[in-house]
Amino acid sequence: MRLDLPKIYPITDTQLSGLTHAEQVARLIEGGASLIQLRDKISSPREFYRQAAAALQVAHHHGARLIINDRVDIALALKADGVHLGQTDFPVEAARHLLGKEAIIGFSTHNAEQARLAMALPVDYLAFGPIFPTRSKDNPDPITGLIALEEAVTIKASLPLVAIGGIKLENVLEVLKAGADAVAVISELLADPAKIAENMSKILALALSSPNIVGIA
Ligand code: TZP
Ligand code: MG
Repeated sequence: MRLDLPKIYPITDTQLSGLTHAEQVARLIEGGASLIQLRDKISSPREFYRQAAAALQVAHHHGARLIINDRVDIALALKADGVHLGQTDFPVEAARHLLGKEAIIGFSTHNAEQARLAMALPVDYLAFGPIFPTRSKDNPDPITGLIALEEAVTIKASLPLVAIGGIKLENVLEVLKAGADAVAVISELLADPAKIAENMSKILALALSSPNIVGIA
């Protein structure tokens, strides 16, 4: 079944926020998040597992879904809602085999060619970006801009697409107007840990005010 992506898809960052994954998840849910990705490039697998278990308890208690970045093993062991994989991560087909057909699998793409190739994979959504400059990722791929996003939107057909990279209150509406189904956000939500719930609810309200783009039947 087609995944119904919420318009705002927050991603956690313990370094930026100074908070545990569970604390970030609680604040993001307070601000209206219903699908959250746990991303951790720093912690040991053991520590990420421990924190993800706690975060999953918080999320599921509130009816929100959690996607684990990179770590298929952690998603599988904790029965998380899914996994997000990049171009050089664990293969998507193998992740689908391990996690089953109900799991949500997201896949990062950074240009039209990668988006085209991704269409043959068993994924539930594509991520595309970085749309704008970002400081939240080490060695990011080249900035795509909005024109490349529009091209990716024509390629992905009815597969949900989440745009990522440098998305903020000031540009979220143009990203959605370009045809993204959702946007993934880190720094705009987490840079001020005292304002996570407030910033989440602000950007969600703005995103929800944007007209839905109806594809050609
Ligand atoms: N992948 C492409 S850009 C990015 C990731 C994980 C970081 C997005 O973070 P921000 O702070 O919303 O630009
Ligand atoms: Mg990855």
